[in-house]
Amino acid sequence: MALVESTFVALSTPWGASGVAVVRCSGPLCLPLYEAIFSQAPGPRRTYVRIYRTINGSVLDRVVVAYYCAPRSYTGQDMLEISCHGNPLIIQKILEDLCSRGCRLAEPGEFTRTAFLNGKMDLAQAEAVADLIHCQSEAALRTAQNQLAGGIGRAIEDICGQLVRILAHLEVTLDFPEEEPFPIDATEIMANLDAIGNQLNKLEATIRYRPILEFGVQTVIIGPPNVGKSSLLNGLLSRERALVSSIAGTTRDFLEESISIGTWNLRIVDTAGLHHATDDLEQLGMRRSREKLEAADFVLLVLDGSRAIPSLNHFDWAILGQKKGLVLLNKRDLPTLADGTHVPLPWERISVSAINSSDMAKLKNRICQELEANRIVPNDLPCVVNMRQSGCLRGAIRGTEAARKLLQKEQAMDLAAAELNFALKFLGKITGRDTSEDVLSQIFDQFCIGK
Ligand SMILES: Nc1nc2c(ncn2[C@@H]2O[C@H](COP(=O)(O)OP(=O)(O)OP(=O)(O)O)[C@@H](O)[C@H]2O)c(=O)[nH]1
Ligand SMILES: [Mg+2]
Repeated sequence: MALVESTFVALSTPWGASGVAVVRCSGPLCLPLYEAIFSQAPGPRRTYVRIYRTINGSVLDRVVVAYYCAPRSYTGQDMLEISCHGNPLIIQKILEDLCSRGCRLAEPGEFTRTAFLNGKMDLAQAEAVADLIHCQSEAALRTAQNQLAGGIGRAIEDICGQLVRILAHLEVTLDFPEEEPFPIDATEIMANLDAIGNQLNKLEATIRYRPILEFGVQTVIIGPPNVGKSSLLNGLLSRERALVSSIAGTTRDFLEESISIGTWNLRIVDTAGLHHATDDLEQLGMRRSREKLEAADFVLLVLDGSRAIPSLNHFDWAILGQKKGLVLLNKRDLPTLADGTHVPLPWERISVSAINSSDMAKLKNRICQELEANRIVPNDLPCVVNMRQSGCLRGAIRGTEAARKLLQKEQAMDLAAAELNFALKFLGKITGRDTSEDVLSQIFDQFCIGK
């Protein structure tokens, strides 16, 4: 059969032994392949249990197969989805059989790339597919799903619409300059450009959520020496990860661990106690504690509630004041001597015992509530998920700002229009309306084969 477009095939589930594996095929051969392999015609968009016979007529496996008729499929082409038993030998034989019948193996990301090229999704949605596969926490999953539903694409298209309206205004004025000296309301246009600039800046600022979504909420445990910071890390992890001792200064260097709490993924960092350090090594440890604190998304400030609170002069209250967190009064199993009122932070005080597992379970719930309440990652916002999108947004911001400045001088309207066109071009690169082959390759090459 002469092929206009080739039909590509790949295993869409991970390699290895598993209950079920899914082989996907996309392209014009799907229908004839179905009829040849299963000796009957398919009902579209319905699954059937069928015997898979190779090109030589031997029985390979009992499979579940679905045929999707173009354009109502993931890629927009005719597609076959074959769920076979997850035995690498069977999978290999199915792939070989499909190739001997005229298919070729798919390139990385080719299914999603084809879906994008056939208008099934915008580029930001295609990137979300890659994200969705690798998400490690529910919070990240929510963002990827929002993106997949077209979140950022819609926000960008809306801004493009506003820019196009302004451009149309400017261009009419440029095309018919003799009509009136300056028939457009420049003040109104500048106000609109300001509003657009704000929207773009807001979107671009969401890139700061990316590390949280990818690596987890950076949560730093700080406090004076010997208050139970390492015990708290162990308590939250439910294992003896950090050394604990009654000697002040046990933790010299920071320790980092991952933990899932509710829908969140946290990177918890235990640090060296902050106090007046005498030796160089201790000072180095404390400097590292401060660096970790600066990078923190969330802070657990631990104090020993069973002792009069020591001097807190070594704490950087200016940095702490910008953070969200909780003040934990540890060792509540001992008589209470301090209630944390002297800590100059608006955070909630919670009495806990790091060695009490039910306290640790309650604390995890509290942390979760606090992360939600402080909108550490807002789940209803379209988020920029990678540096590519953020770079395009910055380009669009530059264009919009330049246009606004030029409009202040009435005669530079043609330049202002050119800047707005630049801004539109950058925005088009996010959704893929205006994207070169190179950029597409860069994006889709990061996908695994079969996606
Ligand atoms: N009674 C009681 N003792 C605790 C509690 N939490 C920690 N401790 C004890 O307090 C001491 C110090 O605990 P660590 O976890 O090493 O304290 P730290 O803050 O990490 O100390 P440095 O690393 O030296 O800064 C140890 O003897 C712990 O067993 C608690 O909730 N109750
Ligand atoms: Mg410690």
